[in-house]
Parts: sequence; structure tokens; C-alpha cells
Amino acid sequence: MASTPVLAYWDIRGLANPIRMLLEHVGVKYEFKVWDHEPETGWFAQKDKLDIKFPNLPYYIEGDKKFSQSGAIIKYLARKHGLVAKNEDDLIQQDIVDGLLQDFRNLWSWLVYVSSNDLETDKPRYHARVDPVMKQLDEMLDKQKFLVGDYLTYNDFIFFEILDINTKLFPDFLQQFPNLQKYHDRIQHLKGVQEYLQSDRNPKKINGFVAKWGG
Ligand SMILES: N[C@@H](CCC(=O)N[C@@H](CS)C(=O)NCC(=O)O)C(=O)O
Repeated sequence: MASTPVLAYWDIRGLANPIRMLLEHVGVKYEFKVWDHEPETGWFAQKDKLDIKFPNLPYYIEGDKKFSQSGAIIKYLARKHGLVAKNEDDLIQQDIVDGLLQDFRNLWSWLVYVSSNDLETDKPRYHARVDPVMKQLDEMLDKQKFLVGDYLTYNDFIFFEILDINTKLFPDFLQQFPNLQKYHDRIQHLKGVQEYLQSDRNPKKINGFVAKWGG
């Protein structure tokens, strides 16, 4: 009998939540293995003993596959479960959106991990970069239900997570983007996703413990 797949990460939402939402949506049973910082048994003491190429968190194990990199994991699962673009034009759109979402994630990391010690000072700089692109996506989603046309792809889970964590830090975030608000609601209500988000399996913390906010 095939063993249960394992997704390993810290006990935070971070880079793992989009992968978890995808797994929950397609109904794959998986073990979520939580690593900690214990000096002998924790991640940094053990990471080089796990026989994972480029060991990092998250990593994923399924049968003889054992690999890291959140993008590689979610794209592998998306291909396996038919949640990828279906033709060349859609593949281009998928890759454009992929890049935009990486930009958003980098800006989020800058704000909560890297910028100055005063989050309030840095918020306007963050919004100046994020909001114009959000506005364009809001306009795009007036005409289509998902990021790639009319069908769900893995990027929708990544974008949902980005929108959702922004609403935690900026409660009014979606008010200026009515189509993103509807989109957020649409993804949130997908089969398996709402149950997961409302469960105690969805970690309380968004970021790592060194973050200025949400850790
Ligand atoms: N590009 C990697 C980044 C992974 C990463 O930075 N992981 C952080 C948590 S979000 C970590 O603590 N990694 C453990 C390590 O560096 O050993 C990915 O997308 O998976």
C-alpha cells in the first residue's frame, strides 16, 4: 500500500499554505510534519541528514520523490491533479502571473522581515509597489473568474494566500478592489479549502518567529 505523502514545514502558514490548500481541495490525505528549532532534534540540526537535495522547508515526500522548493512542490502537484494551464496562451498567462505573485511575496517578505524597524514607516512604500499591480489584477478579474481564464490553477491558491495575509495586516485591503474581494471569496469557498482554513490545522502564525509582524 502506498504510504501517506508528507509535507514538512514550520508551524506557520508561510510558503506551505497554498500547497496545503491545493492538497485539501483535491482531497489528498497527507501528513503535515512540523519542524522546530530544538538544538539537537530541530530542523537546523537535522536538515543535512535527511537525504534531500537542496534541503529546505517546505519539502515534500511522496513514494520515491523527496524534494524541496515551494514552487517545485506546488507545480508538481498541480500537474498531477490537472491544475495547470491548458494551452500555450494560457501557459504564458500562467507564467506572467507566477512572476507577479513572486513579486508580491518578495515585497511582503521585505515588509515583515527586512525593512526598517518601524513597520508604520514602511507601509506606504509597500503599498506604493503593491497596490497598482493589485488594481490591474482587479480589473482583469472583472472579466474572468480565475487568474488563468475560467479555470482553477495552482496560482489561485498562491494569490489567495497573498490576499488573505494582506487582509490580516491591512483589514481594509480588499475594500478598494471589489473584484479581488469576490475572487478571495470564491477561492475561500472552494471544496476543501474553507474546511481547512477554518480548522485548527491552519497555523495561527503567518510568518517565521523573526518577523516584525505575524510571527
Ligand atoms: N525558495 C524556497 C525558500 C524556502 C525558505 O526560505 N524557507 C524558509 C521558511 S519560509 C526556511 O526557514 N528554510 C529553512 C532553511 O533555510 O534551512 C522555497 O520557495 O521553498
